[in-house]
Amino acid sequence: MDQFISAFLSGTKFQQLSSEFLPYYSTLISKAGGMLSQETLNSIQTALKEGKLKDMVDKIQESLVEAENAPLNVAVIGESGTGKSSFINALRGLSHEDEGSADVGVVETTMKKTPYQHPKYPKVTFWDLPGTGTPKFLPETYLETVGFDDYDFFIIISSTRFKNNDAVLAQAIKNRGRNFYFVRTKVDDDLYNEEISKPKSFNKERVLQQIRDSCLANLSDIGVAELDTFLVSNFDMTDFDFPRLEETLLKDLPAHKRHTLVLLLPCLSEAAIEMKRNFLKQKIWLDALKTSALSFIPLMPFIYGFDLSEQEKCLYLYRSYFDLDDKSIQKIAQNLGTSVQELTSSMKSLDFPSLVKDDVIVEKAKNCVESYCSVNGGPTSSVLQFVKTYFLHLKFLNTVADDAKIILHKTLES
Ligand SMILES: Nc1nc2c(ncn2[C@@H]2O[C@H](COP(=O)(O)OP(=O)(O)OP(=O)(O)O)[C@@H](O)[C@H]2O)c(=O)[nH]1
Ligand SMILES: [Mg+2]
Repeated sequence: MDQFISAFLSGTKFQQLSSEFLPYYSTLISKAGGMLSQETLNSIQTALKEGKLKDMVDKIQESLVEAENAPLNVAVIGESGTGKSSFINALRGLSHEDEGSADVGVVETTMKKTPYQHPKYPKVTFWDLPGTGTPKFLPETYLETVGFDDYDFFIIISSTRFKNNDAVLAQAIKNRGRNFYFVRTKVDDDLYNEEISKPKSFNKERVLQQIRDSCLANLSDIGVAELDTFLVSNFDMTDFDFPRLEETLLKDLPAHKRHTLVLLLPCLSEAAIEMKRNFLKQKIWLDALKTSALSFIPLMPFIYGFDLSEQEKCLYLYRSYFDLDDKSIQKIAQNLGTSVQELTSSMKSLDFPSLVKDDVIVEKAKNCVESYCSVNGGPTSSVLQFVKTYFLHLKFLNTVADDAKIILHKTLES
């Protein structure tokens, strides 16, 4: 069992645990940050120190609900033809031909602000905004016209050089305290052209560095200093700066919005899979901490059953988070030109009965609850069920994340 929860359940002095809370929490989060703000963490610590377990339960519950319901609105801006719609489709996990994908084409297609909801996560909307390069673009009024306050952050896209208008827009966004990111698309095209024209001296990393240097020089020319640019190909989210972009977006977001973003990241890199695993682990841990605290509050209803169908639903939800739900698996198999059976042959997360029938988990849960019972006097089946569920959810999560990596490698190999 997790050290902290274990100490909690064995009745270790809460005051003593409060000093360990923040250092322990920091070991659970990745460098992209966690799902609780510093303010929330401080209030949980204070509640623990003062032994106000009900306050602690309420704070954790409030934060979990907030994280689960946080909407995310992403503005994507750029000149016509730079790949805005393609970028939006890539982040929504849709190919150009999928139903509901943003129109992509060689002729100008985006003329007005258009929302694209994420197919799996309806609280997430990408906004395809009219380009900055059109004659109608007026930097002074643009942000008002498109409704600045509606967006969590702005992606400014170019497939060549960023223009003066992009710099003016970036400055205006910065002045209002919001984040923006310069994304340079179509680097696959640049690499292809270089390779064709200079087959003997071609060096992928050198070409990418040249594009990066040129973007930074270009941004500095138009008055945007010390900025990062992210080189991407909308046809290949596994390569170039896509993984770094995902991590940066996550780090910059307010803590309660990170959970929403991390779930929608397509499982197209090990980094994305690990970020998801990490966040969901954190959520399981916070849930467990909340339930542990609840079990110590007198007169508080604490009934924890072990409902098999609930557990099955939980496993399926994790599969869906990692793009391993039935529909996604079918689509992957189709893309790889293989059968679902062949694709899933080495996956373990499809076998719910085996996962749930685990004697080790039952044994571990019993050991853990023994110390709780010695403090609280008497066997508490509810606590046993809760600890069992905690172990089981961690097992579901790890099995699904490992399967996601297997499928990722199959995809990359093909
Ligand atoms: N090679 C390559 N082509 C891309 C990439 N992104 C987009 N394209 C192509 O560029 C063309 C324009 O892409 P769109 O996504 O429609 O661009 P847009 O910015 O939405 O264009 P408008 O809607 O007209 O403003 C299409 O033919 C895409 O297939 C990329 O990263 N690499
Ligand atoms: Mg478009």
